Amino acid sequence: MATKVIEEMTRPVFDVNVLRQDFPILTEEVYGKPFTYLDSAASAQKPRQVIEAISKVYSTEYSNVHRGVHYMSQKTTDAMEEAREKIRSFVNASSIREIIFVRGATEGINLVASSWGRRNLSAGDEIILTMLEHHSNIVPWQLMAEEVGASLKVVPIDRDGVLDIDTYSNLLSDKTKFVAVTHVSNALGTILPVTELIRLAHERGAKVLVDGCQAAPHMKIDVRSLDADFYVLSGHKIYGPSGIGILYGKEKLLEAMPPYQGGEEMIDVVTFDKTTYADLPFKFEAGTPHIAGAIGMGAAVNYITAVGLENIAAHENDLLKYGTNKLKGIDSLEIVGQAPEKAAILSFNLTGVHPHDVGTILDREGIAVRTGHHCAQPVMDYFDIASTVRASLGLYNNRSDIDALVAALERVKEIFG
Ligand code: C6P
Repeated sequence: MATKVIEEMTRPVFDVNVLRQDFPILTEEVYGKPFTYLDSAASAQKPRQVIEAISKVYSTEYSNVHRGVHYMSQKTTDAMEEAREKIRSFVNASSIREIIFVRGATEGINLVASSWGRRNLSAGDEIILTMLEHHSNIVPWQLMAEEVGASLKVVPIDRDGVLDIDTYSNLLSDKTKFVAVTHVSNALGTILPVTELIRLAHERGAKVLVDGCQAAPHMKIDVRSLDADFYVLSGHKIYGPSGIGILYGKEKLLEAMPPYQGGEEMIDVVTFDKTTYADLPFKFEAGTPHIAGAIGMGAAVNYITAVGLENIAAHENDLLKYGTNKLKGIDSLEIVGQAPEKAAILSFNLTGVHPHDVGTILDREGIAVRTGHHCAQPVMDYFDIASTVRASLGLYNNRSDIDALVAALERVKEIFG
């Protein structure tokens, strides 16, 4: 690792400019300009260590897993199961039986909504969501609610993007069977008080799924101290490959759930009369998995663990403050979402300029941001807007990236008068 990982007590030194050297793509040019990547909430860039781990799989240790008696299959299986163990430790689950490889957070949520939902929800039951949810944590619950005759209740937010906990407490009742809540809002950056939300839900006997997609790259996740029943995250947001993620579930709950998909890998014995299923976690992993993805995700977990999540959080918080102050200095710019507890996301609009026009002009300056509703349309509806410009930060961003953004926004303003 190019990181100046000098062990000073137990904390490595964090030097963003040294770390940037781990990310080959950051030296690319876009339209002849330096590439400024401010779209890590959509997908984070990959360090060399992850790219090399994936390349190593295909060069030296690739075969199908959990099937072959041959050397290479054993080697690949060991590498994949090592990755599962690394991820178990990363989220502090009790057992690898609780770590299910899925395609990403979206698939993890669909798995729980379908499998847990179909077994445990019935007409009249209520599922609580928040207004801050990504579509991936809304639609699977809508589909299941329609199927079984349950209904959805939504916890509102205030103008800063802070969740209304009092209303949440009031919405919880004996009818509440499930709460599905994001840990960090992808559209606004609000960090939700999930420990408190889980505690209150458990008092009513409801189960809770936390969508950790936007939290895992920025803060230490401890599913046991949260007491989450289910927790999902995607590999590509934590500097790993896309098409892979994990669903964490408490073993007892997963044991009691029926399989989500049928096929190879998830079975014990198959006859035309009856099929018995494999033990956890394989009961939920039908078909050949994304082998290199899982191993690459393990390498990503190694990488951010070595850099240190505390270091990453401190660096990003500093940058978030710097960026917020700089953006506040731009006339006619309005930041959307100003919760006191916020992760490294800056959503904003320039009065009189369509966010897509802002995004297009920034792009010509080599700056990548996301514009649109960010797959969180209810948030946009609440603020009565169709979209925002979103600059989202990763561990490799520095003050120069923010300065480049601010300079380019000034040019947008000049163009639009
Ligand atoms: N948000 C963004 O630009 P998948 O696609 O399954 O890896 O992740 C879905 C998802 C679920 N929950 C949250 C909070 C998310 O932010 C995302 C993905 C990206 O904000 C792409 S829409």
